Amino acid sequence: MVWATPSPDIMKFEKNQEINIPVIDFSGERSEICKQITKACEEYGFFKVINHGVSEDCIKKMEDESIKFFSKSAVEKQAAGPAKPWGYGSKNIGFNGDTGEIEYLLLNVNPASISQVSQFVSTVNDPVQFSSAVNDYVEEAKKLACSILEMMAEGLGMADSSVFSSLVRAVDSDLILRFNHYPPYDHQLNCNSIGFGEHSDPQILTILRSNAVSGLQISLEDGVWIPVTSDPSACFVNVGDLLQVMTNGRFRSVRHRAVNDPTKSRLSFGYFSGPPLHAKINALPEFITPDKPSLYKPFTWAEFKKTAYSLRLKENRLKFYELM
Ligand code: GA4
Ligand code: GA4
Repeated sequence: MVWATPSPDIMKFEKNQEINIPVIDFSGERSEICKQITKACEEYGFFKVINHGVSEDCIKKMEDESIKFFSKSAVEKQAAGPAKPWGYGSKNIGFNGDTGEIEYLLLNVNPASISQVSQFVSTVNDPVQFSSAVNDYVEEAKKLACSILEMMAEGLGMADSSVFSSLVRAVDSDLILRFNHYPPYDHQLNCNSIGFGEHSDPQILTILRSNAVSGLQISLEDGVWIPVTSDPSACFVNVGDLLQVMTNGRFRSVRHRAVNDPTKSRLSFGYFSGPPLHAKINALPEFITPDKPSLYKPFTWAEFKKTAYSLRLKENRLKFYELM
C-alpha cells in the first residue's frame, strides 16, 4: 500500500485546477461566509472549506486508525464484518448490485453502533483508541455541519436560523460515518470500473475529508465531470437530496463520484448528516411562491431512506417525490 505524504504547498493545487470550485475561508467575516455558502450551494451544491476548525489532532487520529485497519490482510478485515448494514465492506455498495474498487467501514453515529463496530475492528485496532477517535471526530464534524447549516439559513435570510441545523443536532438525528479506502487502481487499463459510482447523497449535508490523493469528481451537467484536487487540510461539503427538497430546488444536491488513483491509496471520511427518521421533509414556505409552487410532495426521512436503499446508487430518487 502506498500512502501519499501531504503536499507542502497547498496553494499550488488551487492554481493548477482547471475549473475553480468554490473555496470558502471560515476565518473570514461571517456575513460574507454566509453569502458565499449560499451562492456555492445554488451554483454547485458543493464547496471546499478552509480553516474549518476541526482539529488536526482529531483528523490525524482518524487517519491513523484507518491506515492501521485498511493495511491489514483481507482475512483480518473480513473478521471485522461483514456487518451489513454496519461494519466492514469491500467492493459491494448498498444492497442492489452496485460495486466499486473500494473498501470501507460504515458506522451509524450513536454510542451503541460505535461500540459495536469498535468491537468488530478489535482484531486490528485497539477498540478504545478507535472509538475515541471516532467519537471525537463525529463531535467536531457535527459542530461544523451545524455551523454550516446555520450560516446557510442566514445566507438565505430565513427567519429561523436553526431551521436546518436543528434537524441534524437532534438527539435522534440519523448520522452516518464512512471510512473509505480506494486502493491504487488503473481505470485506464480497466475502463469498466470505478471507485465509487455516480450518485447524490440522500441526507441533508455531507462533510468529506481526504488524504492528499485526489479522486473526487463532481458533475454539474450530465456527463461532465470536474475533478476536485485533494486538500488534506480542507473539508469538502455536499448538499444532499433533503436540502434540495427543503429549499424547493434552490440548492442542488450535487452528483459526485470517486475514482482511484493508479498508484496511491486514497483515504476519505464522509460524515453524512440526516434528520431523525420520523422528521417530515417538505419544501419550506419561504421557497414557495405562486410562480414557484412546491416541486416535491412531503415525506418522512424514513420513507425516503427506504426508497434510496431500494434503488441503484446512480438513480435519481427524488423523481419519486416530484409534483408535476
Ligand atoms: C451514499 C452516501 C453514503 O455513502 C451512504 C451510501 C449508502 C451505502 O453505501 O450503503 C447508499 C448510497 C449512500 C445511496 C443509495 C443507497 C444507500 C448505497 C445505495 C445504493 C452511506 C448513504 O447514506 O447513502
Ligand atoms: C430504511 C429506513 C428506516 O425504516 C430504517 C431502516 C433500517 C432498519 O434497521 O430497518 C435499515 C434501512 C432503513 C436502510 C438500510 C439498513 C438500515 C435496514 C438496513 C438494511 C429504520 C433506517 O434507518 O434505514
